[in-house]
Amino acid sequence: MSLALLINDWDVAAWQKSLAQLAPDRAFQTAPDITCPEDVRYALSWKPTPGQMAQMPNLEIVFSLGAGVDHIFGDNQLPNVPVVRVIDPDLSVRMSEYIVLHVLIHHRKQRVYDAFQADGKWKEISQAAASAMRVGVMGLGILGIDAALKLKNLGFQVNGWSRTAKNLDEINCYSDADGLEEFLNQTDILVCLLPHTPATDGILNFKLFEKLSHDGPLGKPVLINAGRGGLQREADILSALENGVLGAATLDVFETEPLEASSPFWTHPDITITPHNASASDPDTILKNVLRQIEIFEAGGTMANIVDPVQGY
Ligand code: NDP
Ligand code: OXD
Repeated sequence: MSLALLINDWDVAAWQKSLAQLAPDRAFQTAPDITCPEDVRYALSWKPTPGQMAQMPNLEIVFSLGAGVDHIFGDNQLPNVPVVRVIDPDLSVRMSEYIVLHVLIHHRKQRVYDAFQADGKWKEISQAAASAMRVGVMGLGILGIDAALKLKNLGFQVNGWSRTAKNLDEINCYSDADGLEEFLNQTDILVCLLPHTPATDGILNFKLFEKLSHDGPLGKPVLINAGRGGLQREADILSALENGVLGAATLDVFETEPLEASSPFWTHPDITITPHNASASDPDTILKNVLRQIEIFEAGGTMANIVDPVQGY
């Protein structure tokens, strides 16, 4: 019985090398060369090709090689087996680095200084205190809470929004549709770390941007989305920037990835783009995590981080 590496859009060779080193006694097959699908017990997946897992009659568990699982639930022939996602401090630290970096880029007006430098201009502009800036984090899960607490430690006012109610010492928490408007009304920098599910699809749209605070230290609100591209309506981001409903956006994820060469985002002066690497999955770290879970399962224990298929995250 073997493992299968079902990976698209990542460097498969790095995962093969790492898996061979970490689990030399375990046979594995790599898509698209799954020659014995009946041998596959565990699918280790990142954006697996839809329908592939349905060909594996002895499949017992699907592991996501990241925190998100939308790339797995998007397969409408997904076998009815547990889906397990990764929760690992490495992913949280990397994501918080990204969020803190980009909040600070906007807060400290770094793009303005980049332009000054390009013009050879020595000029200082006014700078608000972090305590005057309200950062709103959509998604108070493993990644959202870590980022929110780190921002709080830097002195920002931090609010958060999630599906179910939360009570966190340092963060003002809002939940569900009822709490959304109040949360948005007091957000100067919106950080999105939601999963992409039917309930969150397209949530980052023009109507939502209009509800953000427009009297904060930056004048216009800023969007940072490192959740998923399916959360955002890209045409709405462009028109919100054109109409002054948004002041700037940092985007790590896109409706279509890789971002098309023709996208106006590439050259937009108020948009910062990164290639879905806010929190990259390191093969050694993630595979150690997954192999530990397999050992627990094989010893008859209870695996952690099994995803609720009803909520889809
Ligand atoms: P979690 O499942 O731990 O947290 C998800 C959060 O979103 C929870 O607070 C949850 O609410 C909230 N949420 C879910 N649905 C809704 C909804 N309909 N309305 C309001 N809130 C909702 O996920 P993680 O924090 O581990 O990861 C979040 C996402 O980050 C991943 O799903 C993935 O898409 C993305 N990601 C992106 C990466 C990148 O490199 N760009 C890397 C890693 C992850 P509640 O707490 O009530 O359940
Ligand atoms: C993830 C990601 O979900 O890298 O882990 O996007």
